[in-house]
Amino acid sequence: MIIFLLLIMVSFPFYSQPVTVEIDALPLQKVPTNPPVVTAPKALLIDGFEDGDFTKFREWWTFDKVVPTIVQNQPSKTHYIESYSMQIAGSSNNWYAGGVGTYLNEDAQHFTVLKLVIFAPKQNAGAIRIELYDDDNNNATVDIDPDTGLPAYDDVFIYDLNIMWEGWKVVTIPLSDFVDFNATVGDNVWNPSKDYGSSGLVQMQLVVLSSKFKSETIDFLIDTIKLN
Ligand SMILES: [Ca+2]
Ligand SMILES: [Ca+2]
Ligand SMILES: [Ca+2]
Ligand SMILES: [Ca+2]
Repeated sequence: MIIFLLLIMVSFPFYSQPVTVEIDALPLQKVPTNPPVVTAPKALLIDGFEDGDFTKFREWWTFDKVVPTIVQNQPSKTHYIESYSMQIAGSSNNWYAGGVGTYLNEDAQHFTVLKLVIFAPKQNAGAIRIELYDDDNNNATVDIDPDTGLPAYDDVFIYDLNIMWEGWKVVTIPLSDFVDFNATVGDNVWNPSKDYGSSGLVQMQLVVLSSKFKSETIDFLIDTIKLN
């Protein structure tokens, strides 16, 4: 082993002799000059419901006449079906039933599509207004304007999905197809990054609506929700 000897002059005034220090080897590898490449994540699971729970990953809230439950999926030849789904059951009155939502606090800037795996026991099993909340005032919260009952500072991007098929379907929605729903609130730009202290995609809600008639019985399963 090569031993390098370094002579270090120590500047304390009471040392008159040089101090000898032995070290094993000098580093021979070049120090990289470029910053490390950070690869963007490929997927963000919003929920797959495989933990059979609405209070852990993730915690879901519900509103009005929608009751979600965890159900075991029927055996299927479709390879992408997992074991558990969230069942959304309810009834609509004047097109509206209620909904579910979850707090996310996730950086979503690198994703381009929202994917949902949905089972409908019949055609026109319901409709979903998908709401993505983009934290524009960087406070990790959706503040509600007490006068309007609507978000006071954050963009809400929406997409309406009518469940017009029967059986399983993977629904892929480009995030560019979501539209800003509050032109006088937020910056009206889809920018759910964690820059400047923003919580990015702060929350999601699924507002459950009629598929075809003013009043309907609504019933469908969501196996997985994720961003790619
Ligand atoms: Ca906010
Ligand atoms: Ca807006
Ligand atoms: Ca925004
Ligand atoms: Ca699942």
